[in-house]
Amino acid sequence: MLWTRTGAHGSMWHLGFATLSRQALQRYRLIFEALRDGYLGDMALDDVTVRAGACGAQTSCSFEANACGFSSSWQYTWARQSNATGSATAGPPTDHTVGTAQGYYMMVDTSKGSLPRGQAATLSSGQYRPLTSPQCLGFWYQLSPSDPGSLTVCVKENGVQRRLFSVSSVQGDAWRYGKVTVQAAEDWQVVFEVVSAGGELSYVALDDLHLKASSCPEPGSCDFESDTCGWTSPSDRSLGSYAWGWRSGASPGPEVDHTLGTTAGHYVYFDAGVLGPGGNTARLLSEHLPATTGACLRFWYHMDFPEHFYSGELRVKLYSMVGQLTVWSARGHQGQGWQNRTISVQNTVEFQIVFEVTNGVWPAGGTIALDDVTYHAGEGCDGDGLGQMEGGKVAKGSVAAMVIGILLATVFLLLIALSTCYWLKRRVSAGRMPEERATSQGFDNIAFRDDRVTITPLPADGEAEPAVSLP
Ligand SMILES: [Ca+2]
Ligand SMILES: [Ca+2]
Repeated sequence: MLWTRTGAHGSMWHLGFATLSRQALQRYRLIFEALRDGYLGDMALDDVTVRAGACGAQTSCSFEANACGFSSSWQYTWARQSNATGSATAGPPTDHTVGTAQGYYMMVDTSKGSLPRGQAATLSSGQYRPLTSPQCLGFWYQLSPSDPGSLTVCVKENGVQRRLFSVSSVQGDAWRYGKVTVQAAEDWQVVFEVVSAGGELSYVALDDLHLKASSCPEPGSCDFESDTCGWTSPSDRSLGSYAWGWRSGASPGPEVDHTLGTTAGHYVYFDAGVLGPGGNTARLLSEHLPATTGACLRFWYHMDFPEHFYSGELRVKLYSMVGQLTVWSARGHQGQGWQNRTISVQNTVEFQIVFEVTNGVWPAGGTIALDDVTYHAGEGCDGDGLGQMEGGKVAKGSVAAMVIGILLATVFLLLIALSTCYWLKRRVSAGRMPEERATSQGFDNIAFRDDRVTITPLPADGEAEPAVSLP
């Protein structure tokens, strides 16, 4: 495998490239292979060329096919690995791209037996061309829960390294989003450097690098124009969780986005009809955000449903190590076009903001879209006073949802009961003749009563009333 991409890449053309290795100098064919993963979506390919010479440095890398031209220091090394065989002695159990043990990532074993305390292992990209404007390099990293050492990201230009990012401890062992804004007037490289703290069973891992043609937004903010800025759906689909999509104007759903107001503008969306009944959800999670005594979350959402039948629900939740909290929700049609919402957010520990689409107990449909999410830490929302973790508001919404849910569940159970009786009636009618020939005592009481009602529409004399009466 030379190259691979997964997940939503927006409604735009991307340039992909891969250097063919020396083994390919013999006669060869190139094969493009599409694999289905989910319910909806399409992929397209255009303008394939083969040129002499190696390609430049990759602007995206998931490490699934290879190390994308990244090179490791010699004495202490980064390893590309997956945990599929269970033979890896250190490193995350699953990667970030596909969220399974089959997914690959780059990793440094920082246990003192592999990398002595204070020693460094570096991973360097190929040479990138000079930049005419700032660009954002996003990446996902994971540190072991104890004594991981440190991860530093530098940009190397003309032999001079500038440190742009550094981290040495985090809570938990989840994949986290990091990003640096790069400005470079000359050719440049990015260098990931890990220094050991001399721990045991410790590691630093790296996955899903992406360089986009604009500077980095504030944490938690995104206009969804050139990527999703660290907003992701959990990649592990085994928990009944679905992924949000990323695209520009289409039907059903908003024909224009909010940022640009054009059909070329991008937004994230989810079609609630995919969920069906049964409590499945589609979640869109922010990067990890630090604890805050007052921050302001603003977003534009689109729940402009053409018919009453479309009634998906959108919730905003806060996830943290201590639990989750719903701070806002809306169900059904919410007015024409894009709607604005502002929510004051406070949390005493590190957290993530989650946009969650659900259907409740009854199947429904409708495309829910989201655009221009902004998050400002250190300042509340001036003047509007909306949705400040209002317990009453949340409780009111929950009670209404519960009443509707109970009513719908009652109707649903009634329908099931009627269907079951109808089925029993049909089954007994169909099977009566052979049964009667085999044995005249072959019916149980329920079937017999049901049968009598079916065959004899007249009311029974004296005995118990017919249990069921069907048309
Ligand atoms: Ca990966
Ligand atoms: Ca947009």
